[in-house]
Amino acid sequence: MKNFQFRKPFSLLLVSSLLSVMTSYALSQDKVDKLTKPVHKHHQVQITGFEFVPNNLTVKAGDIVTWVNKDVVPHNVYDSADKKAISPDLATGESFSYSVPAFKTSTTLDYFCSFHPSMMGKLSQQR
Ligand SMILES: [Cu+2]
Repeated sequence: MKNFQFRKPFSLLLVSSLLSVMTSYALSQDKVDKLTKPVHKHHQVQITGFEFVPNNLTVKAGDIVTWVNKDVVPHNVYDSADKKAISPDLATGESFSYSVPAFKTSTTLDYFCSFHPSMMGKLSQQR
């Protein structure tokens, strides 16, 4: 009985110190991940109901934006400034991924669908 009374606090101490070791390992692993993994985000824009959703996305250079056509008709993504294609024509279910460059002349990249020019969206860049 005396032995048991001694053992219980000891095992609690063992469990709590084990937990603190595990927690500190998790924190240091998190720091390692931040240093070694790229910070680039992946964003998705759904094309649905003749709209880009969301139609204004905040991105950083190096992020990946993927447009996914969920409509029953083809759509595409054209740069509004130079009227050049960013994506190929996307049939139903097709998607296109774009690596966002550093915007030089503007903080936004406005785009539209060449088949349906009233469909517009933009990528806004944080500096
Ligand atoms: Cu379209």
